[in-house]
This record gives sequence, C-alpha cells and structure tokens, in this order.
Amino acid sequence: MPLKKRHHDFGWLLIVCAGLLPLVLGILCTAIEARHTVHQQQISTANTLLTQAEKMSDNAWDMITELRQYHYQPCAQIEDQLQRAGTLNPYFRSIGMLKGGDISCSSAFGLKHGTLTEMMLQPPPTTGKAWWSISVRGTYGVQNRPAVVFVRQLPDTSGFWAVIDGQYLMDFMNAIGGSRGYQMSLQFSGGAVIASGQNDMRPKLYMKSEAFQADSSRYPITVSVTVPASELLKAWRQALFIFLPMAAIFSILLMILTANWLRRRISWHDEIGRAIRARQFSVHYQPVYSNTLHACAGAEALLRWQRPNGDMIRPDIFISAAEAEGMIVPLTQHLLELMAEDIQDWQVEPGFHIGLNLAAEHLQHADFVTDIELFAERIKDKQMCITLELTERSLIEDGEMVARKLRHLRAQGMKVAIDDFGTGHCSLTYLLTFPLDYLKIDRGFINAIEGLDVETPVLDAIINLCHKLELDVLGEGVETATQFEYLRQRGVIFIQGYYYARPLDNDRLRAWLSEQGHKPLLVEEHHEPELHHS
Ligand code: G
Ligand code: G
Ligand code: MN
Repeated sequence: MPLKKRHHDFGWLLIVCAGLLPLVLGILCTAIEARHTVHQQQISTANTLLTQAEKMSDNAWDMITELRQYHYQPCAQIEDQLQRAGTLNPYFRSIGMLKGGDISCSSAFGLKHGTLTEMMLQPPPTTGKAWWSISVRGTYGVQNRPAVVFVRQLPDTSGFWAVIDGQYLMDFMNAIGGSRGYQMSLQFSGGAVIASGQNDMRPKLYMKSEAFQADSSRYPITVSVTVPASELLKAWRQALFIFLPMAAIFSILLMILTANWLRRRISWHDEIGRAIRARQFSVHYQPVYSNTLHACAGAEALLRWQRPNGDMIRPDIFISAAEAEGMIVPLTQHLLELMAEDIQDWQVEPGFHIGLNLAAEHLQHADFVTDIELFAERIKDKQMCITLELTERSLIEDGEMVARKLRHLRAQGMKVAIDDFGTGHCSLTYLLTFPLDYLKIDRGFINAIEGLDVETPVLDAIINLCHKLELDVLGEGVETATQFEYLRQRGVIFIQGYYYARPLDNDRLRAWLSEQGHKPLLVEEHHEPELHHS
C-alpha cells in the first residue's frame, strides 16, 4: 500500500520538524539577543570613552584659562610656574604661550622656541576660531605618541596652548575594552586617530563586526568602537548555553505531542476504514411523526458503530473524527450503501421521508450528486422522499456551488433541511444561500419549553420565522407530552424524539412501522397531569 507508506513518511517528517522548530527558533532568537547585548555594550563603552575625553578637554581648557594670568609677562619670568603647572597637573605633556605662529614659551622647552607647526608636526588647522583643539600623531618632543593640542588665540595675536598626552586616552581605552578585544579610536576635529586594541581585525566571513560611532555634543570629539566577531560569538554561546536546555525540553515535548497526535490521527483514519470493510457500522432509524398525516411520516437515518467486542462508539465522536480526518465522504457513501440494503425490505407509503445527515465536506465533494443519485436509483421503487439534512456543525464553503447541486437534486423531488437549526454560526446565512424545505429545530430550544401557557420566546420566534419563510418545521428531541402539545399548537408539523419513538435498528423499525406507523399519536390528559395546573 504505497499510499499508507507515504502517510507514515510524512508523519516522521512532521515529528522531525516539530523537534527542530524550538531549536531553530532558539538559535535565531539567541543570535538576535546576542547582537543586541553586544551592541548595547558597544554603545555604553563608546559613551564612557567620550565622557573621559570630554573630561580631559575640560581640564585642558581650565588650564588655558589659568594661563591667562601670565599674559604680557616675558617667558623668562613665568617659565618656572609654567613648568610646575604642566608637571603637577595630570594629563599634560606641555603647556605654553604663543606669539603669532611661534611658540613664545613652553613648559617643556622653556625659551627654546619653535613654531606651532614644528611642535605639532603639522600645520595648525585653519578653523577661523579663537578656540580649537585637534588630535595629532605626535609632537616635537615625543614624535611617536599621539597627543591632543588645545589652542586659545587672543585678538592681539598672542595665545595659549596645552598638549595632552594621548597615552592617557590609549590606557583608558585598553582598560575599558582591551580584555574583550574591542578596537577603539578617537579623533579631535578629524585630526590624527588615537587608537587602541589590535589593529589586525581579520574580517570574519560569517559575522561582520560593525563600528559604532558617537560624537560629543560639547567638543569636536568623535569616538568609534568596534567589537570583534569573537565577542559576538561569545555572547551568543552564553545565550545558547542558558536557552538550549529549555529548547531541548520543548523540542522533546513537541515531538511527543506530534507523535501522539499523529498516532491518534492515523489510528482514527485507519480504524474507520477498517470498520467499514469489517461491516461494523449499521444504521438506526428514528421515526418522525406528522401532525397532518396523524401517522409516521418518515425516519432519520443515524449511523451506529459497534466494535466486535460489543462496545458502541458514540456517533458524535466518530462523526467528528471522520470529519476531521477526511473519512466522512467514504463513511457517508458506506451509509448510503447500508441504507439501500435496509430499505429493500421496507413496506412504506409513497412519499415516506427518509432523512440523512450530510457533512459539509461531502456536499463540497465532486462525487456528492452522483452518490445521492445512485442511492435514489437503488430505492426508486419505494417512491420515498429523500431529505438531505445539512448540519451547521461544519461551515459549508462555496455555498453557491453547493446550492446549485441542491437545486439539481431538489428538481428530482428531494427535500433539503437544515439540521440542529439555531446552534450553528451560520443559520441565517443558510436561509439565504440554500434552497430549503424544512428547518429542524435543535432540541436545546425544545428543552426550553416549560409549559403550555409559558412563552418560549426564541423557540416561538424560530417557528414564526419558518411560517413566514413557508418552510416546514420539525421539532427535534421531543421527550414529553407538553413539548409535543406546545409544538402542535403552534403549527409545528413534524415531531421527532423519544416521546414518539427512539432510533431503532432495521428489524425493529420494520416491526414498529407495521404495528405503530399508521397510528395517530394521542396526547391523553392522564399522561400529562400538569397541563391542568399551569
Ligand atoms: O443519535 P445520535 O447520537 O446518533 O447522533 C449524534 C450526532 O451524530 C448527531 O448530531 C447526528 O446528526 C450525527 N450523525 C448520526 N449519524 C450520522 C451520519 O450518518 N452522518 C452524519 N454526518 N452525521 C450523523
Ligand atoms: O442529526 P441530529 O443532530 O438531529 O441527530 C439527532 C440526535 O438526537 C441523535 O443523536 C438522536 O439519537 C438524538 N435524539 C433523538 N431524539 C431524542 C430525544 O428525544 N432526546 C434526546 N436527548 N436525544 C434525542
Ligand atoms: Mn439530523
């Protein structure tokens, strides 16, 4: 049986997918989470570095403000104070005064003058501003270590300057990110790059590490922090380490659930097929009374499943299982087969109604019309009136196509009824969409009848609706004389329920039809003493 084999293979695939789903989702989520974590660290590191650079700038500008007290004083007089200030304050490489483009005094070189360009190893930027700062790759005194130059120009061409050693910034960068392999860099006014960390960040193909840049709002400082891919992987590994055991448990659970579901599903599907072949199904028929004929007007076919061990399986269970697992069509075809066999022995008046329940899937099925026509053909000589009961349990899709099929069958003398009317979600739409002859009012509404003189508004409304639409009404699940009388008084023609007759197997039905079928149902007063009370 190749078809069955495919079914099982598909099942395995489904179980594997169920197992993989939590893992794949977990790997994806942790990757996103790790990226996010690393990015947050990157931002906070960049901000820390920026704050430190701003603090150093504050220091430098404070120093330059201090230096203004030496304005107009010759270098020889102030050299000592300059040296002391430059040495005792942290961060500074040197400080001094300017005269035009020349250094007029310096804490590092005293009277030995040079130009600003010579000290910075590059020409000063042309900013046009009185205050400026720039990072440089070295100064005259320390040529191979970066520094930051701060200059305050006064209107009389003199000025003050301070140089902060880049080593402080580089040490700070190493302290905050060196151990994690962060690569950081910092620039003042787009000058030389002061950088830390390994410069040989070989780009990893599978995971690019992106640089994050931050700018100071107070000074022309830009910092950039790059996290190596290894950090990302580490964060990912950590997240996975926490998440993976959970995902594994979920994965196993989901696999067990899927396997269980599949087993149940496969077993219902196969069981119903086997039961059909083993003829475990039979049909019971529940007689329907007519208030105009004053006799039995028909019967509804109800499927029954008895296992070989004698257990009955409840119809609502196996019918929903068959509907859920694509077996309702073969099952209904089997029902028609069994009914056709049973009906051969019946002795009924022409026009006797035979009702059968149809599932939405069957109505939508391509074989539906042929199935019913074949059945009609087989019981043709009994001249029965076949009643197709559409249940509202499952929604009928493509109503227009189904309506066409029903019109076609109705043209051949069949009737269409809505079963369990009022319990479904589409009762009223069905009234518009389908050609109808009857409504079968669900027994829930019949149960609500409390007495002949007590109103039952919803039930009354449904009955009125039927009269307006010129549909025949059938009351389902009528169990008491009160219910029977109540419905009769309100013009409900057809009655079905234990009060009149229970569902009977084929043999009992035939016996019942010949004994009781023609008798009117009399509601005698002594049957129902409460009639007088209410
Ligand atoms: O009497 P009973 O317990 O048989 O019915 C339970 C439910 O099963 C009812 O809602 C009835 O409509 C449904 N049912 C019984 N027989 C059939 C059948 O042959 N086909 C379909 N589709 N439903 C049925
Ligand atoms: O197709 P429908 O859902 O109408 O199926 C009728 C169902 O109602 C069947 O399960 C049948 O056995 C059940 N039934 C028929 N008459 C009565 C009744 O008087 N009382 C109750 N409780 N159930 C009934
Ligand atoms: Mn029914």
